[in-house]
Amino acid sequence: MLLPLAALAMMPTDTPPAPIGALPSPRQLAWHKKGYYAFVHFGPNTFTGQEWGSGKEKTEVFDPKNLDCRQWCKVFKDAGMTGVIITAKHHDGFCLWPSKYSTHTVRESKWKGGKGDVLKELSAACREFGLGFGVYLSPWDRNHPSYGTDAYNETFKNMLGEVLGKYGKTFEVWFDGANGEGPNGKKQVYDWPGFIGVVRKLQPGAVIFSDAGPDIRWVGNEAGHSDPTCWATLDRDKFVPGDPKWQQLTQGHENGTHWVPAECDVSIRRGWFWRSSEDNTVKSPEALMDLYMRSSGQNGSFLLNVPANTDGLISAVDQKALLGFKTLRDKAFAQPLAKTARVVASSVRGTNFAAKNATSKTGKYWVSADKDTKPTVTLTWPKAHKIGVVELAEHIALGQRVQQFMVEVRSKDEWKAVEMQTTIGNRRLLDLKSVQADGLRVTFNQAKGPVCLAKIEAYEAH
Ligand code: FUL
Repeated sequence: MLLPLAALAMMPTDTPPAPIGALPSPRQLAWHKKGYYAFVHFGPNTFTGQEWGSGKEKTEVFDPKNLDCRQWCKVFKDAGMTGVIITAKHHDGFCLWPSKYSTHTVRESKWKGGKGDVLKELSAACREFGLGFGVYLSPWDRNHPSYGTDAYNETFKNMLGEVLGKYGKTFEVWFDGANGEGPNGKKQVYDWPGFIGVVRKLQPGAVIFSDAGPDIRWVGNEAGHSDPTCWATLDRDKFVPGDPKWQQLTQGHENGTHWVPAECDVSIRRGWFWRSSEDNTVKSPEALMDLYMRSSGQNGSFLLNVPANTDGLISAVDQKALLGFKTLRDKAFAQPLAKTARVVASSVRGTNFAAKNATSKTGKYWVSADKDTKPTVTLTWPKAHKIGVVELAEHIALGQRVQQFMVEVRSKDEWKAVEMQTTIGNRRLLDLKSVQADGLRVTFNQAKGPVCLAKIEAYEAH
């Protein structure tokens, strides 16, 4: 079709800029909004005090007499979490649901006379409390007799079919990359394409996590944070689960071929499984806040393990820490200042992409002009404020672009640089530590193309 000249002249500024590099899929975009959610390690290890069960534990050990998944979900909801991922099967092979494909399950335990099903109770509680339901499944199985043979791959796919077919919507499937020997001393060659195929068929909206994606990657540490430089992009095909190059996962690859953002996992206690002896290792609200700033606030998500205890409940000490952390977060983000600011950008692509978009919740974003090589956005206020956290977000649907940026604050007519940073991506949080200022300026020194900023916000410090 031939466009009239006038329409052609308008196009470059009224349409979004071309996307750059690898882009997120719709399921990844939905996942990016989840931000902070719970991991629950639970199973025979909870009762034996081990981290890695041998698979030889008697099924009777599993007997959480007062199990109450509604209590877990209430705690997590009150804590501001958005979902729960449960260890449906850890390395010991014990299934928290009565799988037809194993004889090492809740059905063989004493709990509820063998009639219980943790996944059924948890998925129902998640629905009731409006939390996402996710499952961790370890392909490594130290109990299953067929482990180490082709038959096991079929067994694992059948188990996945049960877990993903019977309990409603699943937001994330977590594949542990650990791969050791099974009961007969053999290692397994995993059928990853087959496993992924089952997830895609039964839960097309779920993201798949492993050391190597395909959708979400491990961040390369179990300490709960990413790196200040964190790309959502990765040369995914160069990785396999359990890969020795895991250090590269912390930063990702600037020009990676695929969108595979980082998930930052850590336990609230020393171990992944609950032990009363580790009650005194529960992280403080301040320590959790610090990790949140460096995970959710560094282009990752924060997956915090809060293990259920032998009663089948979340312990009081963990609850206290979670709620203390929630209070700190509420306080830090209580008073957004951008809505009262005058917002000016060095350039604007066109009327649809005004700078003000980045300070309002319209879903729109600011785009700098093509020719602007060092775009800036400036917020000024009629009077000074104590600025605590600054939040930035790119419009990631068009790719992660910013490579280097500077933050300055103005006090008594003088601008002073307070941060020189690299990446932003889905979300970047910076703690300016109560700096007194009546202006905030961000300069994008280097980006892969026009800057597409979905959010700039400054929060009053308390
Ligand atoms: C690791 C496992 O070996 C740990 O037991 C734990 O489940 C952690 C989250 O992943 O690979």
